Amino acid sequence: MARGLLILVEGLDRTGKSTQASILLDKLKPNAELVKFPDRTTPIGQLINRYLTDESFQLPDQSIHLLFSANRWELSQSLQNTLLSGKHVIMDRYVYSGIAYSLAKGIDGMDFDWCIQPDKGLIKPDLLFFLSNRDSLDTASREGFGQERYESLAFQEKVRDQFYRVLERLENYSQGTDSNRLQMINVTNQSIDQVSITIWEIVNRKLQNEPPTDFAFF
Ligand code: T5A
Repeated sequence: MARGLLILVEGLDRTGKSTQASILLDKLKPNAELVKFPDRTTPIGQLINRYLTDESFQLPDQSIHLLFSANRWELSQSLQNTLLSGKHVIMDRYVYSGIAYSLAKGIDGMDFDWCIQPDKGLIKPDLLFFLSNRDSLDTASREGFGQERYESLAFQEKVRDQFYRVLERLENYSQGTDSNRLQMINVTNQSIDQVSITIWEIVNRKLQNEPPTDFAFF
């Protein structure tokens, strides 16, 4: 049986990742499942949620980085099983967020190689949509921005720079070029419908291709 596709929606805060992941899920149902990181329901996810929502809850930056990665490992076997059963998985954030947010903190010793290490061995996505904006002001006015740790404009601009570094390192991204896996989508002045149509066209094309057999790993 052909395995399912791992379709990842990544990007900056409030660019519409969850919105688009859920629209895509509806289009692919019942042959698809949604996985969102952080998964705040697991024991590790609950710690992460506390860190994100409670400023008084302190953890070393190294510890929270490892917890985000551990959260991905908690679900990695079931992710693989779902894909092998022929179902597609739509994923909302993953390794790319993990590295970009930690690099943006600029902590001594936490360079790219340190940050990728705990995620080595996780399955790579078959399709990666990266939602970007012209600048963080475009999407910061959207509902909910500013309620959690990391949601400040200054920090978001650092995250943006680091995301492009991560895409260069992991996807050979250079400005203006998409690879077979990476699809850059600038959401500035794009309605939810416009973005979802673009995503669906690309997914639909991918679904017409020969399905992948092997997994690729970070
Ligand atoms: N993090 C995460 C790490 O540091 N390390 C890690 O390893 C991981 C996995 C929480 C934080 O954790 C960090 C990154 C984050 O700071 P989260 O739970 O994904 O991560 O954060 P959320 O707050 O849930 O998600 P985002 O802020 O990133 O929002 P989304 O999913 O991009 O945006 P969405 O879809 O919820 O939409 C936001 C609002 O915008 C509207 C929606 O209706 C909604 O109101 N909207 C649009 N409005 C106009 N035009 C459009 N095209 C729109 N698209 C959506």
